[in-house]
Amino acid sequence: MRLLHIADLHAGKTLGKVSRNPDLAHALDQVVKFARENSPDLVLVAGDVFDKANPDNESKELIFDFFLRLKGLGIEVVVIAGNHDSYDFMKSIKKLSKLANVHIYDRPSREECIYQMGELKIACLPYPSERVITSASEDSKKSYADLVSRFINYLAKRVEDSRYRILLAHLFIAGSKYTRTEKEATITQHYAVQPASLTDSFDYVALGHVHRYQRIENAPTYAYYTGSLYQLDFSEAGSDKFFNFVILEDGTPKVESIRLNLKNPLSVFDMKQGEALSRLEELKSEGGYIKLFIRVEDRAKLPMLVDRLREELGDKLIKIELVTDQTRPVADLELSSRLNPLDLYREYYRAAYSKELPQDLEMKFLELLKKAE
Ligand SMILES: [Mn+2]
Repeated sequence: MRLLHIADLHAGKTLGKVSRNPDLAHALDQVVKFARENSPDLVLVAGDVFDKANPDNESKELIFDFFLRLKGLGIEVVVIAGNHDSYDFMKSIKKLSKLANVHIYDRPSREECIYQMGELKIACLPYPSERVITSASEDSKKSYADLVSRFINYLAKRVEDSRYRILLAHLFIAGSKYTRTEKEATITQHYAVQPASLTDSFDYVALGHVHRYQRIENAPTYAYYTGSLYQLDFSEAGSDKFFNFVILEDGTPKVESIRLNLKNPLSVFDMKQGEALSRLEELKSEGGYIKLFIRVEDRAKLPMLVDRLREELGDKLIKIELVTDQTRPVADLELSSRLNPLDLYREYYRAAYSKELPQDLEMKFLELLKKAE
C-alpha cells in the first residue's frame, strides 16, 4: 500500500491583501506530479482544506481541480475536516465529491469513521471540537483530552481486524513543536492530547493541525505532522515544507518526506530606521513576501520612509511594524492577551471576514458578554 499524506492546505488564505492561492496551487501541482510518477493508492488529507468556514469560489475551484486531477490518475482521496473547515460546508460537498473518488469525513462520528480499501482500514477523526466530542460521549465529566483519547481507542478497535491500519486525525498532540510563541502553546495545552494515545494499533498516524513538519517522537507508533503546504504566515518564515510518501509493508512502514518548492517564501527583517534605505536593494531582491520591523530613531522622518518603502517594494511588502523604545516587538498573542474580550472579538472578526465588526453584532456580543459575566 502506497500513500501520500498532506495537511493544512488553507485554500483561501490571505496575507494582508495578498491571496496565497497561487502558493497553494504551486504546492498542489507538485503533489499531483509526484502522484503521477509514484502512483500511490491513496492520498490522505489531514484537515484544514479551506482557510475559512465559507470558502470563496476561487478556493473551491482550486481544491476541486486538485481532486479531479487525482481522480484522473485513478487515486482515491480521504479527507477529514480541520478546525478551519466548517463541518456543514464539508458535509455539503461530501456526496458530490464521492463521484471524484474523494471520501470526506466532515465531523467526528462513531458511525461514519472508517474508510476501507482492501486490506487497509483508515480510522478518521476530523477535528474534535469541544462541543462535538462532549456530546458524542456518554461521560461528559471527563477532560477534553481524555474524551479524545477514548475516541481514538474506539477507532483502534474498529480497525484491529485489518492488515493495515491508519489513523487520520486533526489534533493538537502534547509536546509537538509549534512555530508560534511559547505562550500560545501553553494556552493550547488544555486541548493537547497525550502522544501515548496514538497507540501501536495503528501502523501510521497521519496528523494535521500543527504547521511545522515533525514526527511525534514520544508516540508508540509512526505519527507525523506533515505541516502546511506552504509558509502560511510570518511565524512560518524560513521553515521548509513537506508532505509524506508512506509505503506500508508488513513490519515497519517506510516513510519518506518530500520537500516542496515554495513559490513565495516569507522573510522577516529587523532593522534600524537609518539603515532601511541602504538595504533597499537587498529587500528588493527577496523572492517572496516581506515583513519589516523598523526600529524608530526619528519620528519626523518616518512617514516619508514608509511611503518610499511601500513604493519601492510594492505588493512584496506585506507589513511594517514600528518598534520604539517604549514598545518592544511583541508577539501577536501577547498583544492580544492585553485586549478586552470585545477587542479580541473585533480582531478575530477582522481576521476571519476581512472587514470590521458590524454594529448589530457588536451589540449582540456585548449583550452575551454581560450575561456570561
Ligand atoms: Mn491548520
